[in-house]
Amino acid sequence: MWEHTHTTETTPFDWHRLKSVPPMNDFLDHPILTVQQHILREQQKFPGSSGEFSFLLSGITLAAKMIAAQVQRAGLTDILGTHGDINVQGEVQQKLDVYANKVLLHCLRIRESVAVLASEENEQPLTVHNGSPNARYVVVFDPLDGSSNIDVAVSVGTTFCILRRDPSSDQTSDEEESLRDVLQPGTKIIAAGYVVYGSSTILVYSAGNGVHGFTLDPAIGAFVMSHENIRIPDQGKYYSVNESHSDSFPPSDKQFLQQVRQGKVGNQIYASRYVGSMVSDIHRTLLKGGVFMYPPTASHSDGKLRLVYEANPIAFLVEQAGGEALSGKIRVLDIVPESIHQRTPIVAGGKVEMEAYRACW
Ligand code: P6P
Repeated sequence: MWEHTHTTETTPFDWHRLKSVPPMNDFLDHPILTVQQHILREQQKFPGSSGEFSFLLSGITLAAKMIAAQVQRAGLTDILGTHGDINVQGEVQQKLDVYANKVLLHCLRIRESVAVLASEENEQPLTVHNGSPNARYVVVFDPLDGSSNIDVAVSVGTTFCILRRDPSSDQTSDEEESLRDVLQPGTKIIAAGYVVYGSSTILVYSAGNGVHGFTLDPAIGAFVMSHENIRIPDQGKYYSVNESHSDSFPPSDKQFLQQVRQGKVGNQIYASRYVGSMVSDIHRTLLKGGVFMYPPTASHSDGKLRLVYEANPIAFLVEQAGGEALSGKIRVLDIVPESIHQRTPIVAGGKVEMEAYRACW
């Protein structure tokens, strides 16, 4: 009765063949494609590519599972509250910040393909696998963005970008070369993503071939494809900004915000949605459309979000999903970073919103 079929890890099972036999349990009525299988399948599209890239990404997915386990139990363990230290940003480190950073550093530094790691929690880049010919990738990340929300059970997130080492860096990477490897513009990104630790834990990533979302299934401990080929709607109905700062926005951002509030952007009546955790606000914007804004403010004249490991991953994903991400008039991904932790204004959204925003400059 059952066709005996063997599926290899990388050849997705042709589930349509199952229609000829009685369905099994519900959870087998739809294809189960894990993020590892997806990465391997994508990898096959690049002939000659080694498994090192997928092995690197598996370091991120492993870290994400370990962080999710702690975030989901944060109220039950002594991991809430502050670690007491002040991080390089001058912000009080939450215990989960420190844990998430340690987990990502551990899971990534043991991958021989990683040459340099840069984190929001570390002043300088970390050079790993010094001199190894296989150490070709740079990973930059914010281990736990929005961590001030942890104690009140609001979603938080991890953001990351993967770049190749600057070709001019020889294999004996010293601190200066590591810094140059990190300070590449977002146009050099080869993959980027985020993990949102919310009502569910969702990894969203792109390696330049569409944006795909995977939901962590705690029952099997795997990230399973849940959002294939995410496309941001040309126009949404939500705008996302901290309006308490709006009096100090630049004139162009004020003008755009007024147009949105008055329904003058594509004749759409917008609703305000602002979590105050960038990954959650961006995740909603990607799935539902609309616009996310963090312009310059009185307290953050260069914007609050960090270019290298917050704005760039978001901008890469939004563009891959068919939207646009600007820093004032310029494309976020075109900015050449001058320092690891520099901030940038960012406005990111669908085609209609971003066309209206550009017209305000
Ligand atoms: P504000 C969280 O602290 C964060 O870095 C981002 O996740 C979020 O988008 C922003 O700051 C919120 O800042 O000024 O609205 O509280």
